[in-house]
Amino acid sequence: MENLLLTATLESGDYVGFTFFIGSMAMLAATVFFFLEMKSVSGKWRTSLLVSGLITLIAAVHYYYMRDFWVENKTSPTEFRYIDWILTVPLMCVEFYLILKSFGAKKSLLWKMIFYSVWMLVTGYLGETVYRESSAIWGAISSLGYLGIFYEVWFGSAKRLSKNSNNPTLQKAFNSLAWFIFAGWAIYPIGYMTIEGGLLHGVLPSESMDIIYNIGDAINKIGFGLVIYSLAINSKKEEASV
Ligand SMILES: *C/C=C(C)/C=C/C=C(C)/C=C/C1=C(C)CCCC1(C)C
Repeated sequence: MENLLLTATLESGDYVGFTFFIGSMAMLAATVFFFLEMKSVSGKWRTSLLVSGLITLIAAVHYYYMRDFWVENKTSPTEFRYIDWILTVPLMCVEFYLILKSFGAKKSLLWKMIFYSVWMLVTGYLGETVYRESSAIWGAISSLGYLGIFYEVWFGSAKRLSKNSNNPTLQKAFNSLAWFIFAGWAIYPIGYMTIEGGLLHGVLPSESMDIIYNIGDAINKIGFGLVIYSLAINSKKEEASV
């Protein structure tokens, strides 16, 4: 009750709390950056930067709530976490679609990737909450959605569009985003496996899940946006030199 003024108290040694605070500030700063930089890029790239800023803005708002939730309750703000993800992960699929659109990407590719991500997140949520005792099975079901996205960007139609674009700047950015999917997104299942019944339960301390998720979000949401930003800037330079 002493926290009525939202003067959330952070105790020393509360590393999870630290990462929630750092996360909310980093997401906010990234949002300001992406929105302000929209004016330095041309035409279609503005939409891509707008989406980057929306991703970090949605995360910033959720981190603000998650931070308070953690400070008050010292438990994982699972619902906020998944509401954030179910909005931001499909937006990351939109980013892929936007950069590939002028090279022939169809809406069906976008919907396929969104379907995979919703599958991944809804089943992951069920495993973390309603069916926690069978979290391993739900984690495996969730991973099928992850594999679907992974397949699309490493071997599937998204990869083919990038390959056929004959545009090295686009290809470089596409490959960086594909690495985020491979290495950056793989951070999340590690956090998930620290809950009871998971392979890493007892190996890592139980509060590491939120730290792992928070690190994953910072790397992936801000990193993704920065790749898009540099693609936009490099494309502008190329247009200018033609
Ligand atoms: C900005 C938020 C992002 C990029 C969130 C990504 C989340 C994942 C890639 C989550 C994946 C999971 C699995 C592959 C299996 C276990 C359950 C999840 C949902 C943690």
